[in-house]
Amino acid sequence: MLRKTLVAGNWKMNPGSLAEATELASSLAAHEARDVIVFPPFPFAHAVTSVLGGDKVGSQDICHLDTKGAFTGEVSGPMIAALGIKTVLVGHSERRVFFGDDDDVVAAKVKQTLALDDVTCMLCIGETRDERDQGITVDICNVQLSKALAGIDAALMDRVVIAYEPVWAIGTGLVCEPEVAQDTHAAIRTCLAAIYDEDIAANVRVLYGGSVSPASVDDIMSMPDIDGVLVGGASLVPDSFFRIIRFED
Ligand code: G2H
Repeated sequence: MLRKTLVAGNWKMNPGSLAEATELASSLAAHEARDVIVFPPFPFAHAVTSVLGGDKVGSQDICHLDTKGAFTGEVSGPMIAALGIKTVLVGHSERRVFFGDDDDVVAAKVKQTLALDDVTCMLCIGETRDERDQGITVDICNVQLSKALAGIDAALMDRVVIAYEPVWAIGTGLVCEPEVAQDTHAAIRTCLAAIYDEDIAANVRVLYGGSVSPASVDDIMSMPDIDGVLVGGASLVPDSFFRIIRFED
């Protein structure tokens, strides 16, 4: 088993202008790095892909499940893939909370993403503060994982990355203790082994997300079952993101 590390930057609905997005992408292009992906907003995706190449650019969602049609304001998977984008984020908690992406929608989006040629699905899961306080973190992750991957063939799992993002750590400055996150990552692999097998469980990359910063990244990346980080706020600050990319594990 040899999992490659991955650092992903989720820009969310930022930065505020195309010029800033292009500048951010250019600074990253000039930076020697490990495997890195950034997720810009849709209107900036073409420009950022031109700078970084599709392998380093992801889509924050797959949006509509149809391939085309009379759906004003929507985009489809094939349209995203046409940009050369190779990764789609699915099930981010902001999509689940603000846009009604429940487990059924997430499952449909996973399927739709994996139906695209050569496109990876980065599937986000994670518990709320209340669920952690109740001691049901692993149960919640198992349910989210099992529902999202229902019907997904084992042969497609080399195009799936899991991002464990405790909801209470997202954008709050509260980082999950590395050892606590490690326990959840290990449980996620146990769940993957139950759904598929030990081989898949050992080879799927599982990232941590939630207020990752230059101060926290090294300890997080020292954990054996954490293969990378999904970074929000700090990915918009070049010096912070570069330091995160240069994590010491
Ligand atoms: C979690 C994360 C990126 P942040 O949403 O996916 O954002 O690092 O700002 O908590």
